[in-house]
Amino acid sequence: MDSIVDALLKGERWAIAKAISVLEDDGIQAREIVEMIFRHSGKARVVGVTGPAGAGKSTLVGKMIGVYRARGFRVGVLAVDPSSSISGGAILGDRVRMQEHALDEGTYIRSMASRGASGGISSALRDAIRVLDVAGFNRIIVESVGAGQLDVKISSIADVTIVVLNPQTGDSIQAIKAGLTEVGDIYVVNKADISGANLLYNDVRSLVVDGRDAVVLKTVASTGKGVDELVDAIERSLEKKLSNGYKERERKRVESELMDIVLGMLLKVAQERIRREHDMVDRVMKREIDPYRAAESIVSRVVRDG
Ligand SMILES: Nc1nc2c(ncn2[C@@H]2O[C@H](COP(=O)(O)OP(=O)(O)O)[C@@H](O)[C@H]2O)c(=O)[nH]1
Ligand SMILES: [Mg+2]
Repeated sequence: MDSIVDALLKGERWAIAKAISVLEDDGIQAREIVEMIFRHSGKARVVGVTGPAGAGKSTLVGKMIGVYRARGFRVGVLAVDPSSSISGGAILGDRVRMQEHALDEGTYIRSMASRGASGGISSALRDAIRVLDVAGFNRIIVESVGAGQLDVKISSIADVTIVVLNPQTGDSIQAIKAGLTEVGDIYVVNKADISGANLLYNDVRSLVVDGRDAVVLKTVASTGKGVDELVDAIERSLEKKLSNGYKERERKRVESELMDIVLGMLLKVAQERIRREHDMVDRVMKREIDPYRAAESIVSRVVRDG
């Protein structure tokens, strides 16, 4: 593990790939990596990109990479949406070629698989962000499918959350009603080249901006139109957040991470415990004891014995 971490801190690509794979496997080595890199992490800014499937998130992320690279940033991308294929056309080229030949050492793109019992995708994602962070990437973009669909509450992980919406589908407003109005710092009406974009833009403005400090923008991700302005808005939002209430948000983020990890650990303990409680299960089956009473006594034993 030491040699991986040493190479990671030098930004070597093989070490990044290896470390993230180890994290996905979620064994004892994953814990070792986190333990070794944690104190070096916390420098990168994390940009979450969420929204319904097909809205153009991956296309947009591809173009954002180009803008960020042109501004001198080193960009890591983690795609939690399993169907994602991020390609910024001329800028990025094919993702696989990109990774193998390291055409641009200032970009690293990786899709993330979910992992075992101890934390699910949120924990794997937080740790992968740390890996890219200590490897020297200073902007990390995370693409995920809309809130709730995957076990990722992106806004509790990212510094800035972008919600991408699609004028092509009627479900955009549904998506907004489904809770996306609360999570975004920036709302992007993508596919502004398609009719209906202005309508959606006005809807989103009235739904989101009233009473909230959110920005609404239009983009054409396929051509890159509006992406410079989007990156401007992201950077402005980051600055504002850093100078305003940063500590409280950081506290909330740590609390939310601890909650995920603690629940994961308790889940594992509970599963193991219940498998060993044959007598208790028998007694419930015989109707000698009700399931709540049985659960209470299992919980008290878990608390007592760990
Ligand atoms: N007309 C138009 N199509 C777009 C635009 N952005 C993305 N698309 C297309 O929309 C489809 C879904 O894009 P993708 O980036 O995979 O969406 P994701 O599922 O949100 O990641 C693809 O066929 C894209 O080429 C845009 O600005 N205008
Ligand atoms: Mg995608």
